[in-house]
Amino acid sequence: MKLIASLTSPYARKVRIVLAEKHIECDLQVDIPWNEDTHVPDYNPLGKIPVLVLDDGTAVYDSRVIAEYLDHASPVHNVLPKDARGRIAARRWEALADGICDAAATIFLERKRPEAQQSPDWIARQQLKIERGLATASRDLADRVWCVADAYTLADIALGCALGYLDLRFPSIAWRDSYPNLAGLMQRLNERPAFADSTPPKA
Ligand code: GSF
Repeated sequence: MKLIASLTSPYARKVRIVLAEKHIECDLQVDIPWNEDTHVPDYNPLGKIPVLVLDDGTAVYDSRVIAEYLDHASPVHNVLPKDARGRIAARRWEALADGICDAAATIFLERKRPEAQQSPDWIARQQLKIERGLATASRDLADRVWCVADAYTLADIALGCALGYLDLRFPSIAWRDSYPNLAGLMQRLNERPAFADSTPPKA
């Protein structure tokens, strides 16, 4: 089994953390989708990472499907709650976190375009999604330790990857000042080897 990923992708980091928490061995094949010589489309017609390639050649994407596959692949440390209510809650948190990443990645890409072609309205629209997303995450976490059912789940992993991606791409967003409870969650997550070992390089 191999994971095709980049070291900065928050979606790939989510999968790498699930692999680590569940003690699943998996080769990492770094491939940047924007590079001329990328092979990502050979595995995912959408040209996106991460892609999990099974030993029989089956390609699993996207990160949400990969996380579910991995959770079923090993009984070690389930990251999704067993009960339907808990699973739905964890998936909704993941959708919120991934949506923050989507908006952040969209801004990052838009700002790579020639200045004259960048759309300030489009960037502003994405910034609002990030702001509302962070406010909602903070409101819904409230004073609890973990996002769902007082246990560390995929919800916390996804949110931690989103917050870490904001630190990487938009260090000026002072979300820790605005949302101390999210700062506390990030502190707890960064104490876990799976998070510490997958911190995206600043490059
Ligand atoms: C999103 C993956 C994605 O946008 C998932 O795996 O959860 N829903 C998918 N990946 C980006 C890299 S990054 O921003 O993490 C990607 O591969 N973009 C290449 C492209 O052509 O959009």
